[in-house]
Amino acid sequence: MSKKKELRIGLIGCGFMGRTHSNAYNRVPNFFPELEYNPVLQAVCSRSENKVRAFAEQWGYESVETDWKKMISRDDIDAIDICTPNDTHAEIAIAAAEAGKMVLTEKPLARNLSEAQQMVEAVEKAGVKNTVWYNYRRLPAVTLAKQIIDSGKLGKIFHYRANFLQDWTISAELPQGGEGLWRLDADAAGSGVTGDLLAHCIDTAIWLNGNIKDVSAMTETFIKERVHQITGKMQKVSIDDACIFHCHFKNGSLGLFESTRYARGHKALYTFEINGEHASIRWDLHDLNRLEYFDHSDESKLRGWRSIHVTDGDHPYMDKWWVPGLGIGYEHSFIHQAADFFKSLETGEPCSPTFKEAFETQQVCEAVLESAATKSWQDTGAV
Ligand code: SOE
Repeated sequence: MSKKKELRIGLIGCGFMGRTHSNAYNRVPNFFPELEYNPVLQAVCSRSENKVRAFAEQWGYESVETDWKKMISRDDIDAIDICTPNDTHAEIAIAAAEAGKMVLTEKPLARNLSEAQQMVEAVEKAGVKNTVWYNYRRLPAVTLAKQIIDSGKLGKIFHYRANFLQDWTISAELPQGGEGLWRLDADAAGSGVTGDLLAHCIDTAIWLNGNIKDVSAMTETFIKERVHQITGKMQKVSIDDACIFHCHFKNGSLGLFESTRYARGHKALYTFEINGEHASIRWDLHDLNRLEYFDHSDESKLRGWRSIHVTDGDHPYMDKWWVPGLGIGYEHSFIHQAADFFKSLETGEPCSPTFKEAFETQQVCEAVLESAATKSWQDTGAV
């Protein structure tokens, strides 16, 4: 008989993110056997009965629901995990917190700052554990970047540069809205690349380099009208297809961020580079097991960019996986976040980013969109 404590999960949403989270819950007990808690895949919820039944069968959920309110009212569920489109995050999270459930939600926290604020208030009032799945923080190379920066090796930081480039919406024939395409519909998503892609870059940037003080941004919507998948009508496109902003960090460094879904040839090119007084770091999602590092204190004749293959046993999280030299992938970032969430239940520490921390990313997104709309610098309001 297992002596483990159980955390009974109720997952809402059976799309791409539902799969990444379900895979994470399934893998955690195998690769993090020391954890006190084991996830129990208690229930999964989606409006389509056929779809939710097939999903439950495929991933090992014990029961299904087609109404999220019913799922939240069940007293055999401890934690609600929200993997639905952004327009449902606030309502579900607030109801779940009021019902005393722990709440995990996919990024971005919400469509806008006002929803995000209400979500933070709800989890804090209810005193329930919460986290937002900004998964890239938990890739070993990105966590190593954090360790290097925190150790002071970079010294004073001058520049932070990040990109998130994709090319999947270039065709004008691509509809907006509905299943698989809600990211193109501003009502469902809140914004375009700012909330979907730059939010990742901003979360990582705040984590690595501290808060962002003010921003100046521009956005563009290249295709102005698309057929809406649900109404069948040609409708105005209200999302930002591309966004570029620059900013001041609180520590005095300058930031430059770019994101687009119109960079032909790039599928998910998330990169960042940080330049400090003594050293620099750069990382590329397409080569996610590597961290590049330049250290000016190296002997001058040997000085150059090192390419660190972040796969050794003393690299973050890597003692859990294979043997040195063997890489891991995208899905592991979710497995690590799930493991960290379970660990936080043991320690009583928050699991970062909490709703409150993700609110800071939301503040930057809101300031970016406002800056682009008003063609002016905007304070983020971050403390
Ligand atoms: C969009 O294409 C997307 O799937 C984002 O929604 C994810 O958050 C990002 O990690 C990859 O791209």
